[in-house]
Amino acid sequence: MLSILRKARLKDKEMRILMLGLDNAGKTTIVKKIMNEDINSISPTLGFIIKTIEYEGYKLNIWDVGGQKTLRTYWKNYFEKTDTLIWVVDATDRERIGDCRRELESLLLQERLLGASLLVFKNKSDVPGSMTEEEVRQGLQLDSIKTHKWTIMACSAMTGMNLQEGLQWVVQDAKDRLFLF
Ligand SMILES: Nc1nc2c(ncn2[C@@H]2O[C@H](COP(=O)(O)OP(=O)(O)OP(=O)(O)O)[C@@H](O)[C@H]2O)c(=O)[nH]1
Ligand SMILES: [Mg+2]
Repeated sequence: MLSILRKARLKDKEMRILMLGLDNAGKTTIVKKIMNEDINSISPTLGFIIKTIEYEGYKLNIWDVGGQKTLRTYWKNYFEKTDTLIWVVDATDRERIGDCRRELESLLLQERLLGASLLVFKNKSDVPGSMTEEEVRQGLQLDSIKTHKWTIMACSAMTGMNLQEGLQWVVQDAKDRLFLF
């Protein structure tokens, strides 16, 4: 039933995208950069922000939720009807890659996220010496994910690198799913 509803919405070219990740990963900066907004005065997100982006005729409703540890218990309130989970990783934060993996792992076990595809954004890739795609892939043990369709992309909210490509993947994935059902 849920998948029928989801499909109906995809046919309407409307998607619900949940953007999560540890605090300071760059989620809000990514959304603002995509929207061409000022990215110089962003503070930590304490609740959530919804932004709607039109992309290739699709209406993408992006839920940007605060990632501080005390706020993570509220993430579950946003799972419902998610088409795509965008997991944002701070590529400069080697110390917390273990935390990052554990949080992602527990999300992927959530029943209400089972139908969602996963885009891992390796953000802050503009910073020299930050983790490579291979490091993040291993750090998050992405290759062991069998329950969700996933991909990883290096990006930068500062330069805008690969942000459009990420949305492109999200929309293409929606098109593929419509075709499959
Ligand atoms: N160099 C660099 N800095 C970035 C990039 N993206 C974000 N930042 C910086 O990282 C810091 C955190 O960015 P936010 O967008 O607030 O992070 P967030 O994931 O929304 O954090 P919470 O709302 O607390 O969950 C800010 O100082 C940004 O300027 C990036 O691609 N490159
Ligand atoms: Mg934020």
